[in-house]
Amino acid sequence: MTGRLLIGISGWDPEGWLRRFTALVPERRPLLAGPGADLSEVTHVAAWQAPAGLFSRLPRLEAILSLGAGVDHLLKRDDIAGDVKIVRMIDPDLTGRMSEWSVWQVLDHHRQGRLYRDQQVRAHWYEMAQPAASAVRVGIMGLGVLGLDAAAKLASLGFRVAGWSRTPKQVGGLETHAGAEGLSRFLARTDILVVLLPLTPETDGILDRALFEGLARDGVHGGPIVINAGRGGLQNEADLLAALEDGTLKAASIDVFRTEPLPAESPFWGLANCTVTPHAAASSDPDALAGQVVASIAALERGEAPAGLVDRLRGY
Ligand code: NDP
Ligand code: OXD
Repeated sequence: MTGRLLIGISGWDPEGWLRRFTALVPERRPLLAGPGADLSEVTHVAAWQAPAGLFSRLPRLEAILSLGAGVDHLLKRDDIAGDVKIVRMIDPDLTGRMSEWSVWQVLDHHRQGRLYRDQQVRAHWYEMAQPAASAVRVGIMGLGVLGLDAAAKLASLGFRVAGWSRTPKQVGGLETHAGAEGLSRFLARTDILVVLLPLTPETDGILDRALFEGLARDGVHGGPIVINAGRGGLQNEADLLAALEDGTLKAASIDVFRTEPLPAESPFWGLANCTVTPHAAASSDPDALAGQVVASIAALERGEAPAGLVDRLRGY
């Protein structure tokens, strides 16, 4: 008999997902992971921050489908057997939302949004000097699904875009750098750094003082700007704070933090040169994304590797 699809979510409302999956695949008898749920026939889980210990209670578990693009929350768990497949979300809706956020933040810094909002509060009419996009070097860390889309959209606005990835890449029209050996050259040509990396043992804490000091300081905006929508674990937050306070960084936009929700007492809330958004760069919409989960399960059952199949050793 077809195995059941469990919706293993905490922190989000699971009802919309249940409705959507029930409409799409009634034969998989979708269910929520509530108390008393019969988990004995569950073969697949559509998951986001699933409750601790859930996966070890599923004797027939074959695959976990992340409802987000990131899978670091799954890979750090100890209740997932080694042979269970993990698939991350790849979908144009999610990708489009992420690029919207990245482009919004780049444009807000580039078009001096904070300064104009401050002028408006003071009813002050003053036109600031505005460099052209073509004078600004944007660097994207992570040239995967999200990084490549953001790169194309930012380049279409006229920014001088380059990207950095783990392995070398050739992407038409894009300046690319790779690996530890390519990092310093990439940073030295970057005025606005957009971080779209996954959190892995290799990238944990990569955004530290040494990296901030490696960014270009001769750009038209008068100091480097960091924009991070990857994961909070990428940043050394003490270094980031100090760099924003002492001018090593001119400004930042941060969507993700090591502790989420960001505690009320965090100094990041009060930093005038740091925009904080609450892990809101791209929300996962059941109506848009449930179909991808269903397609990935179907591919796995045909013995194929879906596009988002995670290499558990590599960490993304
Ligand atoms: P992909 O797996 O498609 O791309 C990852 C990219 O990062 C690849 O280019 C990869 O290099 C590069 N990379 C990985 N490790 C390293 C390393 N050690 N050094 C240099 N480059 C590295 O991921 P996505 O683009 O789909 O997603 C990226 C991340 O965005 C997610 O993991 C998630 O954390 C975050 N995210 C955040 C959201 C939010 O709302 N804030 C929403 C969605 C995603 P290579 O190409 O060589 O493999
Ligand atoms: C994701 C996220 O990984 O929302 O999709 O952070």
